[in-house]
Amino acid sequence: MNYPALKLQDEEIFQTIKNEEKRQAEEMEMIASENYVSSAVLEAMGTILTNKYSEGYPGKRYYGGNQIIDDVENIAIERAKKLFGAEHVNVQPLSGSPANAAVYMAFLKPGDKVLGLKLDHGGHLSHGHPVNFSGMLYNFVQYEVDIDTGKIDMEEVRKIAKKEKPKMIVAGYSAYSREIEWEKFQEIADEVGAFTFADIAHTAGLIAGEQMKNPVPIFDVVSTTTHKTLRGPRGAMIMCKKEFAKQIDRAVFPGMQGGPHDHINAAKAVAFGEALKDDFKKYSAQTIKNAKAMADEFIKLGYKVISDGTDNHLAVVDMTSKGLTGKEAETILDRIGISVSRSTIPNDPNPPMNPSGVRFGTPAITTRGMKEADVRRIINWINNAIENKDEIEILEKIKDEVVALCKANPIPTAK
Ligand code: DSN
Repeated sequence: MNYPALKLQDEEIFQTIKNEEKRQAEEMEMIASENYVSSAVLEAMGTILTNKYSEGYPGKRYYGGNQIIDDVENIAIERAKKLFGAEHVNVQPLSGSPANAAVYMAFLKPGDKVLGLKLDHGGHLSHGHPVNFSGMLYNFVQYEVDIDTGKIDMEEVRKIAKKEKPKMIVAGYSAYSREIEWEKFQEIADEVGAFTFADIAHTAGLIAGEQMKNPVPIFDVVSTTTHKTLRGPRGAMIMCKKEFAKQIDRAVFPGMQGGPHDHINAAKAVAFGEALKDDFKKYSAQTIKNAKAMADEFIKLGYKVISDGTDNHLAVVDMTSKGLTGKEAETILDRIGISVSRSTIPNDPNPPMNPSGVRFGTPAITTRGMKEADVRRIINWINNAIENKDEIEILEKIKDEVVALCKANPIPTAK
């Protein structure tokens, strides 16, 4: 892409952007939370809408001159409502953790009890980890996946909920590859009088593309980032039942945030518009097909895949089944131009900075147009690199193949 003003004014930053552009073009992202936006989404992010302050909500702003900004935000809200069947949407959250903070603020008081999935079992920092604000401010008790199946056992969740009587139950995860039983969570919450909160940051695009079950009509409140499988700009939103609309809006602003990022909200609207199209259903379906092929190929090659497969866009692979840690695998894969993120496995004996697993995801490579046969080739390259981790010539040859496949499948903004 060309950035003539930037090039003229700030060669140093211009060059770093060009370097990253080249890296993205020639390397492969298999980080499950990453994706490539379209040119239209990117253009919306780079507009003069960034110049505006608009604390408040459409029709009720604390600054003048917001008539057009109101249009932008209303379009984003209406498209999100249509996409997820939501009664109320707040598109202002700046990112996933602030969105979750606003949800807790809207429903809880500090010290209230919340039930969430343990981080090393696939949960998120903002679902009650002790080093995160969520674990510091609220009294989180945690459920786990069944250690044999790698899946959530709803009877266990019920038992813990009945014993602990939480005020809120959190479902929706960062490193969990199976369909989530939203109705059962709601049933359990009804039994113990808890609110239900779904964090669908990872799977929102697959839900919008009608390939996974949608918690929005079931749960009290749902948060999502907009930049993962949903393929929008970096940001987030909250959806909830009408009865909770006021408390959610108040928690986002003035509770958590000041002025919304209106250029980003415009880009969210563009991404939601894209996700409403039939093509996006095909993209979501292909993302899951690719992930299934990925998990299957790893299993064929003798790797332990947590839960023995996947229903979504990711798989967590226990690298100790091949004699190395997740961090070692991440470093080797960096050398062949494949980015991944190390990940804990359930009950990980290793520490979070050097855990046992790697989380692999297919959203980004699917956006590039790759299909199951490509995925199977990639997993074989990964295995080959791991088995020949000290053979520089072999690693260089694999890297050449990675670059060639990437060049044959350019990222959307290079098309
Ligand atoms: N950092 C995101 C992920 O990789 O899952 C979650 O916040």
